Amino acid sequence: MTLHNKKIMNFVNGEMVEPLSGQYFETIEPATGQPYALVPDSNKDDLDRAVIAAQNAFPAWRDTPAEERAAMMNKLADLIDERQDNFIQAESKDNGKPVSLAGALDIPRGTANLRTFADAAIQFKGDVFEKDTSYTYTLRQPFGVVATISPWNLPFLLFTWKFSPALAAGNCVIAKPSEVTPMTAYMLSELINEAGFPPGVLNILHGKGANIGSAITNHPDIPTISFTGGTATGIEIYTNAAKQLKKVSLELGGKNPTIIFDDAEWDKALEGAKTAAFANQGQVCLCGSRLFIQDTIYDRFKADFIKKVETIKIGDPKDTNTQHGATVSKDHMEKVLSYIALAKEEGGTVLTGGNRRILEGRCKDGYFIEPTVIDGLPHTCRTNREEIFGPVVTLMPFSTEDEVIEMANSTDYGLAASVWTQDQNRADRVATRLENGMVWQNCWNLRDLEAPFGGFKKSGIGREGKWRAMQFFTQEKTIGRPR
Ligand code: TXE
Repeated sequence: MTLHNKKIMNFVNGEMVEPLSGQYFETIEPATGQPYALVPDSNKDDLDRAVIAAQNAFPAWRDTPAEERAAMMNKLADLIDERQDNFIQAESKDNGKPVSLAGALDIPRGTANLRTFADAAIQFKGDVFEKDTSYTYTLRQPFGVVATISPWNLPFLLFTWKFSPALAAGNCVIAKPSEVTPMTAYMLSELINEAGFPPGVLNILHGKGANIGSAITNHPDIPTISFTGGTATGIEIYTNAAKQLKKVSLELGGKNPTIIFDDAEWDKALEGAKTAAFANQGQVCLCGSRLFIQDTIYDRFKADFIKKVETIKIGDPKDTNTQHGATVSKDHMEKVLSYIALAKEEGGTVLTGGNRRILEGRCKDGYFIEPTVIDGLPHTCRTNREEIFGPVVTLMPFSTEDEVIEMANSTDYGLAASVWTQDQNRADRVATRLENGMVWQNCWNLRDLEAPFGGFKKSGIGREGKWRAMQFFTQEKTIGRPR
């Protein structure tokens, strides 16, 4: 028998509503493999209703003073903080990630996003070009109704990261969380009215990419879309959006290199390489899934790295000691396992891990995969070029700076990289030549929310971050007069 203890609702025009079709599908708890909630299978009719609500709300929201918009965003953050533990537990259950990670990263970063963009609403401004004979200035104006589409790996963090700048800039929003992890977006929707947002300003529609997602990208009254997700989906959205000349921001996949030179600080590099490879079960677009190690230290680093990886505690995500939870879904687990099989076919050696892990008790049917380390593969093989997006890292030796740069740059992706060396000149030289939107030196995933975030090549188009996202969600108007 299937037990659903929760029915998720859409949030449209300030009200919790059922999908107009009355259709729902199940969402599964990855740690147990059991369905536990129903998700609206929203479609174009739901979207039309939400777009009308957003259009009606827009003139008043656009004209609301930035300080008032910011106050509502801060209030929403406060309301979430008051319920932080509920959000942490829900995120962990929905996604399979350890509660320790949801508590350290996902939920606090979600509220930090709201506060960062509340601040940006107040501080954001246009430019002035004051010359002897002319005076010109710019306004940054909202579009009207915009949409955000977000993924399942950091559900709450990326959901808030995308809609917050849109609201701050004065747009009304249709936000679509991932159908795989809808719960914390739903919980947030329960607080929107209490935070003071007028009806129609922030609308949340749940459902599948092929249905409601595709309806969003094709809707004629949504001129702007911000998307985070897989590269194949990004290309589809970009193609659809191009037909109507929509403005699109795409944050897509990665196949990120971690580069360890022989003068790196040993313990820090080991720890950093491990975290980069396995954080969130390897399901972060920034994960360092290719580990390049200088040949002079290759064997010793490899041995210490395997030892370290084998200490990672796999377990029930609800257990506060767990460091490594479940992958997000059965389909995704199977995809990751198929890549481990491919790595073996391509001649790789699995040094540790490599299997699904069956736990006892509550989690016996969960989607757990062991942290997996593989070597013996050329940098050109599929395993080393395609995004696996799971707890799998490959090790490769290199001898020179030129060689490692060439190997690191040899994928279609170009999101992030980390470089480990005590020679700052070398770190800077390598950072300059890497084809990645972000390079971390002697650290991984150091995030300043003000700094630009985004990728080169097939990792995306555009940049996010405090000011870049505000620019994305506004159109610039230039006004001039003679002096
Ligand atoms: O993501 P999708 P999936 C990568 C990772 C993963 C692969 C596929 O490699 O294995 O992508 O994951 C919505 N029109 N990343 O299939 O499909 C969808 O409903 C409009 C990297 O789960 O990209 C969800 O809300 N929207 C990544 C969102 O897109 C559509 C994070 C993301 O789903 C749509 C996640 C369509 N046609 C996966 N199809 C990262 N870079 O962080 C789907 N969606």
